Amino acid sequence: MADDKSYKTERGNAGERHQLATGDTQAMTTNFGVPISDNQNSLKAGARGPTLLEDFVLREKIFHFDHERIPERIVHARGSAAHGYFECTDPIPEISRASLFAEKGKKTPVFTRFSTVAGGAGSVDTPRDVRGFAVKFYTDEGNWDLVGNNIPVFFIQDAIKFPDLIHSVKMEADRAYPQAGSAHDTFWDFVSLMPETLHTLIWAMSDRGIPRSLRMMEGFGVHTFKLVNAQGEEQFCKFHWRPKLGTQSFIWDESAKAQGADNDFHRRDLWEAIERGDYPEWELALQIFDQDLADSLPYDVLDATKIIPEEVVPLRVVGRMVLDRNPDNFFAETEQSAFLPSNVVPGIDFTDDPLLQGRLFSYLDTQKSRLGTTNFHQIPVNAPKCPFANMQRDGMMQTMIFKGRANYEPNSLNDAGEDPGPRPVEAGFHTAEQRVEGKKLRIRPESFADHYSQPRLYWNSVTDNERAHIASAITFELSKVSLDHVRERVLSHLRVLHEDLGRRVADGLGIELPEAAEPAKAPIDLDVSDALSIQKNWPATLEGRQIAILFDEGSSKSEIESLKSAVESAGGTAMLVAPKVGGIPLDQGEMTADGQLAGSPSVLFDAVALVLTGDAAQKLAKNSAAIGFVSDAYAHLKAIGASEGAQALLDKAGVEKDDGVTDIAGLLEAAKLRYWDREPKLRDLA
Ligand code: HDD
Repeated sequence: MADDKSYKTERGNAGERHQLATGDTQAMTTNFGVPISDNQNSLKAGARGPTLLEDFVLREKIFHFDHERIPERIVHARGSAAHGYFECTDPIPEISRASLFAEKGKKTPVFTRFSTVAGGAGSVDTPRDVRGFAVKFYTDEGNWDLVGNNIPVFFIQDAIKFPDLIHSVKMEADRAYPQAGSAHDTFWDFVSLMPETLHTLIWAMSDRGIPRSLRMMEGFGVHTFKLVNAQGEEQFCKFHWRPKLGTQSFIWDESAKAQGADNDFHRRDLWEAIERGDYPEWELALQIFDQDLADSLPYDVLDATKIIPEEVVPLRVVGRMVLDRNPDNFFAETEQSAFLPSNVVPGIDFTDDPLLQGRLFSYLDTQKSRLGTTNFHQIPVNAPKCPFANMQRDGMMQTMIFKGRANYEPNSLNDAGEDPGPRPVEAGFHTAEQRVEGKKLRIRPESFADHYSQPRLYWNSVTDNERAHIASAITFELSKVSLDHVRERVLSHLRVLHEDLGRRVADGLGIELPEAAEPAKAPIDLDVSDALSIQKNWPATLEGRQIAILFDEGSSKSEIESLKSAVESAGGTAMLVAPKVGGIPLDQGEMTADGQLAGSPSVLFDAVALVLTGDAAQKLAKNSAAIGFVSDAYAHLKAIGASEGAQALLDKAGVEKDDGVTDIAGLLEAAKLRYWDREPKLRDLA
């Protein structure tokens, strides 16, 4: 075979030259600007001969590709983010001099990243887990990062336990599973040995651990912070994000199935909502209190395993966050974003919470191994949007070109007419003054000793159905634990938390209830807080909800169209689902579907409509995807609106009439809710 012949591909052959002129911005070049003439073929000695080392185009391309990945975050590796703004609606200059709270209507750009904690970057979106809720405010006095979670408390009280906590929850050291899940021996071993984890544990085992959407999660700064005004007066503060769409969650079977139906369920939901202009929004609310109030509480405000109920210190809404722009590039922005709790601005300060204090080191430190350079602050997503200047110089990947000789401070170069560079300013960040004295001690304060009263408060504050979900979730997780002594130790703590919870989990597992653990401090009964329950506060709205309209041959076109437009004018979205996506003949004309039935199970939606003729329903009653579509919607406590013809499918799916099962006209109202009362009829809950 002659070795200098080539064949012509559709995209041109090796001999074809790029039509664009050198220097054209559309011209493909190497990283050093040399125009590339052929991006299909490597340079060879003869058409079938060996590739030449000389091929700098090939080498550069492969070299860059080989190094495209950076270490993923050690925790919170899987995340999705968006740009937006914070708008101050109620200024609080008398409480904090932070510029973002200065004036009504003032807008501060933000970049917000949501994440799961345990799974790797390529893991799924809907496992049971705490969710990260990290907001970077680009204020005009520097970046403030509020690096919080969707749960207002944390597993541990002291940062020294963080590596142990994370090692225990991540995939086990020898077998490298399970991915993204806490239902395994090592996690429950750790938590059973550390009862301080119980409060966050009960939140994570509740429906808070399986949010319906990133747009429907609360966010919390977790720690107590300080707010400081221009006079240097300080108050304590806890930060809360409240979603405009209300807090909504999956139920467990639904979130597990959503994982199979769409790995990227939350990521896609966030992206698509922003693309269609349905901008997610949260209120920022503050709990502001002083030392006297802190002293009056039966728990320590420096202990990150404790909340202050809203009924004790009410929330004051000071602004709103709107996310209105998806990132242009996932890697450059979302992956390279670096959040640091140590990023505070004048007007916001830390407390001595020992968990927070440890975080102040960890996040700065981790960026060096993740982003590879101390200059990670120069990456556009991390750089402040206000001017910044200091005498820090050089380092890997330095992109700033500093002029002149001034790289030290103080200097007197200005006496010689040279630029002296930046100097500290009196109006800069001042740490809130605080008297500190005491012995050096490696101990926990006694005020941190009560690990049971607040998880008991949570248990007492939620609905019966939510309690059943918690007991069932713990039963499920412990059923995956293989070490008997670990299960028993967990149960011994649950008994102290609440006898009922311990008994229900023991019954669910079918094992004896062991002796109760001996608490370091006996729990007390705190006043119930209704704000802690999702179901008590479930918003009756179609806003943000996705309704599937299942149709097939012969369905009523006008019924489909009027339902779709009614859903959309109520702020929801409607997706048309049919056995085939191509044109389907209806009673009048035809219609294409947005999703094929087998690929669009009802777990992806909040409610379903069945607009079907009797014939179509008879046919679909023999189709497992259609039966599963309806029986899952029913089992996941969703509203089902059905045309008369759909009865055969309803019957096959085992749907019984209740408030959530209506005709098509009734669906608009019914789809605003879930039907918790239906659940005991359908599954055994602990
Ligand atoms: Fe953390 C990431 C939230 C305790 C060490 N954490 C990280 C992220 C969130 C939180 C939302 C992801 C940020 C992003 O999107 O990039 N972490 C929390 C909360 C905590 C908490 C609410 C307790 C109140 N974390 C905590 C402790 C330590 C860390 C006690 C270490 C002592 N966290 C890290 C980290 C990460 C991180 C290893 C991984 C990637 C990163 O920081 O930038 O440094």
